[in-house]
This record gives sequence, structure tokens and C-alpha cells, in this order.
Amino acid sequence: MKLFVYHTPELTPTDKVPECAIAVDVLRATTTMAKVLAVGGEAVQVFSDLDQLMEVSESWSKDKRLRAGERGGAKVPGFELGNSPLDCTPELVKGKRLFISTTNGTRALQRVQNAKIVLAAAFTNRAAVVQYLLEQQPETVWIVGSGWEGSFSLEDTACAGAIAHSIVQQTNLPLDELAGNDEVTSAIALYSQWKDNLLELFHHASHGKRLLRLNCLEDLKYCSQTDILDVLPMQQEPGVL
Ligand code: 3SL
Repeated sequence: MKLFVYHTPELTPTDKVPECAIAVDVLRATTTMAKVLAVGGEAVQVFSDLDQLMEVSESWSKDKRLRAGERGGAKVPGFELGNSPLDCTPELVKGKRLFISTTNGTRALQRVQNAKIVLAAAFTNRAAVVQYLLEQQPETVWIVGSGWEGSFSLEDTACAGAIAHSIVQQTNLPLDELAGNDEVTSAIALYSQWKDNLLELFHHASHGKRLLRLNCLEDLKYCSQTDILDVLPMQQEPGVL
């Protein structure tokens, strides 16, 4: 297995696809997706365009769907949900499909949707993703951070590092054998420095600060928990996990 980390969708190569691509948006899209699937959501369908989301979800029975929309960290008016994993309770979500559009996370997923295997990862479901990789041994794996509108996000690269760190620990593979690019090594270094205090790392992150200004401290706390959900969000058809 060769692992590559790309900090943003924009830095991801466009002339090839890996066997397995993992989209990461710790704050908060992939954390929300993992939560929805962990508490019994039927599926998560992602859209970059809000109008398209409305159109496609319209054909879905009302009691089997939820619409989640986020722009700039805030809930889109008229949508049932924003992008808080805490709002995705089993009572609300069970048996329903979440139609979701967020600023960056859905874009990262769409960027890699042509890979043979597409996963969504966050700190909360890191162990499930690592276990899958160790069992399946895909030849090439890309971990793609969502970033924020084209720029680097500390928390996404730290999560990429958490995945890589766990693979190294469990396999004893020399880092040089696993790492396909230098970003893997720097992601592991970032994670290793902050692994015991991810919440503090989020306080230093620009998107963490943005969410704190929106009174989302509880979301940050939730997103900073590692390995709490045994769920593997995997693309079933383009855009549907
Ligand atoms: O950018 C995104 O996709 C979102 O996850 C951002 S937010 O955390 O909902 O503000």
C-alpha cells in the first residue's frame, strides 16, 4: 500500500485516480456523515449545488429524507439541518437519507468520486477506516483534506496523519515504504504533536476559530474524539455513501 496525502482538493492530481480515496473534513462534513450512518441513516447523498440538492431530494418521500445545508459555517435557510453532527440524533435520522451540501467537504468527496473505492473519514471513525485499509490493502490510497476554499486546514491534515500514524503503528512498516509523498510524513508529525489535545489544535485552526465565533464549541469537542464510531462511510454510487 502506498499512501498519499493531499491537503486540499485543489492539490489533488487530476490526471489519475487511486484505487482508494479518502475524503476528510473533520470540521465538520465527514464527521457529520459518519455520525448519520452510525446512528442508522439510510445513506448520505452529497451535492455541491444547493438547487440540485433541492431538485433531487424533492423526488424522495418526505418522511424518508433530511436536507442539510451549510454555507460559511451557518445553516442554509429553509433546510432542516445545518452541518452539526450533534443534531444528527438517532431519533431524527434513523432510516432517512441525508441530502447534504457543505462549503468544502462535499467538494472534496466529489473531487475523488471516480476512485474505485471512496471513503469518508474523520477522527471519530479513524479506526474503522484504518481497519478497512489493513484488510483490503489497496495499492494506492489518497487522503484528501477538504481545506477551506482552497487553503490548508490543520484539522484535516492532522486527521490524515492520524490514519497514517495508525497504519505505521499496526504494521511496523517503515515510513518510507508507506509514504508516497512528503505530505504523509508531515501529517504524521502534526498529528503526533497534537494527538493528546486535538481540541486545543482546533482552537488554533482558522476554521475552528470560525466555528467558535458561531458558538459551536460543543461541535468542536465532538469532532475531536478519536475512534468513537465503528462506521465506514463508503461510496455506493457517485455521490452516495
Ligand atoms: O466546509 C465544509 O464542508 C463544512 O464542513 C464547514 S462547517 O464546519 O460546516 O462550517
